[in-house]
Amino acid sequence: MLKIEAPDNLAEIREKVHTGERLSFEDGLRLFESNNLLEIGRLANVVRERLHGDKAYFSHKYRLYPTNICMYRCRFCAFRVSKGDERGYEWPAEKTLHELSKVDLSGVSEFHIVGGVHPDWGFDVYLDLIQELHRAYPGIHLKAWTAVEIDAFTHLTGKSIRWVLEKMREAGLGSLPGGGAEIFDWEIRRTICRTKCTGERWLEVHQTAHEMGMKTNSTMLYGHLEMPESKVDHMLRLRDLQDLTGGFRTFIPLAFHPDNTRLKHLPRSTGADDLKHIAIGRLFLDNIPHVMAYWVTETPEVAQVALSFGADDLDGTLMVNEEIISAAGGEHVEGAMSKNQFARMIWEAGRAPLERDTDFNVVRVY
Ligand code: V47
Repeated sequence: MLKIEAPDNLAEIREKVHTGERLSFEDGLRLFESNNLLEIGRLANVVRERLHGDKAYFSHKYRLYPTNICMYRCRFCAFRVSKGDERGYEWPAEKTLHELSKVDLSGVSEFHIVGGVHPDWGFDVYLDLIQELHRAYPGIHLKAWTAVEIDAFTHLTGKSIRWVLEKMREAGLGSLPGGGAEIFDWEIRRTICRTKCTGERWLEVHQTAHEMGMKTNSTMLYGHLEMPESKVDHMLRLRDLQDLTGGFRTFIPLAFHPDNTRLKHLPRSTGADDLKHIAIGRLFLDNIPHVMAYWVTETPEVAQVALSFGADDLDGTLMVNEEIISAAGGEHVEGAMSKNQFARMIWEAGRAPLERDTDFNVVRVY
């Protein structure tokens, strides 16, 4: 009997995943071009379970956005405002500490601090914030300033990346978050965020941090003007740096939210798209230990499914309203989720919830 089979474009990749062979640039493109979502997810799940079994992590963290006033005008950003805009706010050290004194921070393991690059703030304002937070909360890890901010501090001070990071570390900085990476490819980057640091500079900041023994995170913003080639190139550059330093803890694909941005004509990525990006991230970045499904951008529902599509981490409770994605139309970011809500979400997805700290040490088993 004649048997007609659908062409199996993923056969070679399947073989590589099972033997643990590294995927090539072309494999990455083939994955993005394939519509075989379930097979891509199944392969990513093989890798995810090989690395982490049934474990799924989340953290109890507090978000701080010291200012939304920013001198950069990234086309994808709905959070920033210009100086003089009535929506602008400023929370330097004193104001931040005053506001935090009203909050129950028991059990919080991390402050995640990012925001605008304020045209009038000197390096001392940013340094002071880290110093004062560290003095007031010495037990809470400070994960602060993206590579974009670190690069801006080098311009403000006229000093090197290493000098800036040393000063920050002396003040209490623990590690760097992964924001600001967007897409490294200049052809795309120049159309979405021309004025801030280049992809090469972003990588240089992270490489320097790693060489100093500091761990960092990595991200990739998708669903705007990028091409599959730009995404594979982006992940390849992360993988190359990781081969060199081993300093990335996690990879976080970020789904672009278009509302209120200068790219608002673009559609929002679909759930299938989000799962595919997470799965391809897990398959391609074989040397980065963790892949996060950021529930704020992916929605809690897709994030749950993502735990079987390559992701092993769901970020954290946040405790306060997320600002950057909600400004761009995120629907699931009002308020925060409790630890029990997180644990339940993970249980329902068939995984074992573990509360972690920034460095993935287990704080509590649920
Ligand atoms: O750098 C900005 C992105 C990032 C939009 O390191 C947008 O643990 C979607 O980096 N739609 C900030 N995304 C968030 C981030 C992050 C998140 C979770 C954990 C960690 C970590 C880092 O959000 C920005 C930019 O890439 N972004 N605007 C938007 N309209």
